[in-house]
This record gives sequence, structure tokens and C-alpha cells, in this order.
Amino acid sequence: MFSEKLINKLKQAKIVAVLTGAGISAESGVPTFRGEEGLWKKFRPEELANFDAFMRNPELVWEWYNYRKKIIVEVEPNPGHYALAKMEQYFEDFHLITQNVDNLHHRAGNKRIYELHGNIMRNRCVDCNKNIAEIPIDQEELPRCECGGLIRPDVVWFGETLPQQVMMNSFAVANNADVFFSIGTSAVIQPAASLPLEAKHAGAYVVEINTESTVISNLIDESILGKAGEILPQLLDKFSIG
Ligand code: BV8
Ligand code: ZN
Repeated sequence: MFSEKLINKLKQAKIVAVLTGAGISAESGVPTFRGEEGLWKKFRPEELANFDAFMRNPELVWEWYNYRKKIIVEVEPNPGHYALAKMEQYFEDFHLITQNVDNLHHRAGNKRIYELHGNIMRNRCVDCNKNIAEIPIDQEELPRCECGGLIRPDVVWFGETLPQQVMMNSFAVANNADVFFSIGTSAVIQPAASLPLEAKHAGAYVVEINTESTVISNLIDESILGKAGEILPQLLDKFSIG
């Protein structure tokens, strides 16, 4: 399943980077966005994951995030998440960049996580930008800050810029990585989806792990078809860090 080339590249690698998407959490039971059972089957992203939709109908958007939070607090990280936590310990210089907001990489034990799209467990005030601690999921009335402003989930919506420092660091990592994995992402959301190609152009060995091929499968070095929760532990076995 793994090419000699990948194994050798990983053996020699100093800097290893990973970009994950919703697919790494699928085996935990968290719906992906565009899959058959996808979150966006019922709703369309433009209706929900954007600021105007939120200001127009904050109740609906909070209903969607509370629905997702209910799922997330019930599930556990899967072997794919735990494998990435082990990789952080094994490789000298390991960077985990995620598009996911589900907090599962934290719970699996990764310390150095670049959260490109924020984190569903964090909240902030739309007026004073203050970070607001955990909000009860079944809260009926709209959460409001002491300044009176509406509280929103601290995630990056469509049309919103990604956290600048996290973005810059992620692109720097892509430009210096020896091996770059794109795991469980359909690679359509920009600018995150540019990272694997940025790494490729900078000379990294780029590997995709996905249950289906994506728009970048033919543009990178190796595309491994299958479930991340099965493939990643097998990859670690090759380095006897299974
Ligand atoms: C910005 C957070 C502009 C909230 C999300 C350039 C070109 C074209 C368009 C744009 C562009 N630049 C900006 C845009 C617009 C837009 C965009 O990309 N549109 C798309 C539709 C083309 N981008 C933005 O708006 C971004 N902002 O750039 O603003 C700007 C610039 C300057 C100044 C001001 C403004 C913001 C994008 C972030 C949006 N937020 N979510 C929330 O989660 O609620 S997006 C959402 O998509 C999630 O974050 C998700 O992580 C992300 C990507 O989806 P995936 O993770 O890939 O999930 P998906 O379901 O698609 O795929 C799952 C994959 O897993 C599949 O391939 C499947 O086969 C695989 N899989 C399934 N099971 C498994 C598996 N793989 C392995 N194992 C398994 N078991
Ligand atoms: Zn406030």
C-alpha cells in the first residue's frame, strides 16, 4: 500500500506536515460536508456558514452549530487522529494543519495544531470580539455578550479571512516540508486547498489519503485510497511506532 519512495522519504524527513479535513473525523461519526450523509445535504453552506446568514437568522445558524456540537461532544477521536498524535512525537519537526473545527485533534493529544478555520468549542462577541467561554449547547435564547453584542461561534465563515498568523505559518510549513500529507479533504476550499500544491511546488513529497480521488490527486506524488483511520496506523507500523 505504501511506496518504497514514501517510506524512504519519511525515513529521511526532518519536517513532516499534515493538512486534514472532515474525512479524518468521518470514522468518529462526525458527518463530512460534501459526502452522501454530508452536513450540507440538508443545508447549503451559503445559508449557514457565513456572516450575513448569521446576522439575518442567528437562531438558525446557532441551531446548526448546536446540532454539530451535540454530535462532537458525543464522539471520540478515531485511530486516524491518534496516529497523527503519535507522528507528532516521532518526527523531529511535525506540523498538523487542520480545516476542522471539531477539536478532535486536541482531544487525540496533538499539541502543535494550526486551526485554519477556528474551533466550534470557542465563541466570540461580534461587537467587542471578546472570547466567550463555553456556551451551554441547549441554551434556548440567543447568547449575548455582557456588552450586549451577539455571540458567534469562533469559526471562519465563507468570505471571512483566515487567522493571519495561522495562515502564514501554514504556508511557511508547506514551503519547508520534506513530506506533506493531505488527509480527508476534498481540497476545494480556498485558501486551505492550496497548501498541498504549495508544498509540491516547493519540493515536498506530497501524499493524499482519501476514500476517493480529489481535484489534486493527479497533481501530487502519491494518492492512497482508503480510510485514514485504517491507513495511518498501518503507516506507523512501518516505523514501529504503531
Ligand atoms: C476567504 C468553518 C476571502 C466553519 C468552513 C479562491 C478561489 C475560489 C473560491 C475562493 C477563493 N478564495 C476564497 C474563496 C471563497 C471560499 C471558497 O473556497 N469557496 C469554495 C466553495 C470554492 N473561501 C472562503 O470564503 C474562505 N475565506 O478566503 O475569504 C477573503 C480574502 C481576503 C479578504 C477577505 C475575504 C473561508 C473558507 C472557510 C469556510 N469555513 N468551515 C464550519 O465548519 O462550520 S469550510 C468547510 O469546508 C470546513 O472547514 C471543512 O473543513 C472545509 C473543507 O471541507 P473538507 O474538510 O474537505 O470536507 P469535505 O466534506 O469537503 O470532504 C471530506 C473528504 O474526506 C472527502 O474528500 C471524502 O472523500 C474524504 N473522506 C471521507 N471519509 C474519509 C475520507 N478520507 C479518509 N478517510 C475517511 N474515512
Ligand atoms: Zn461584547
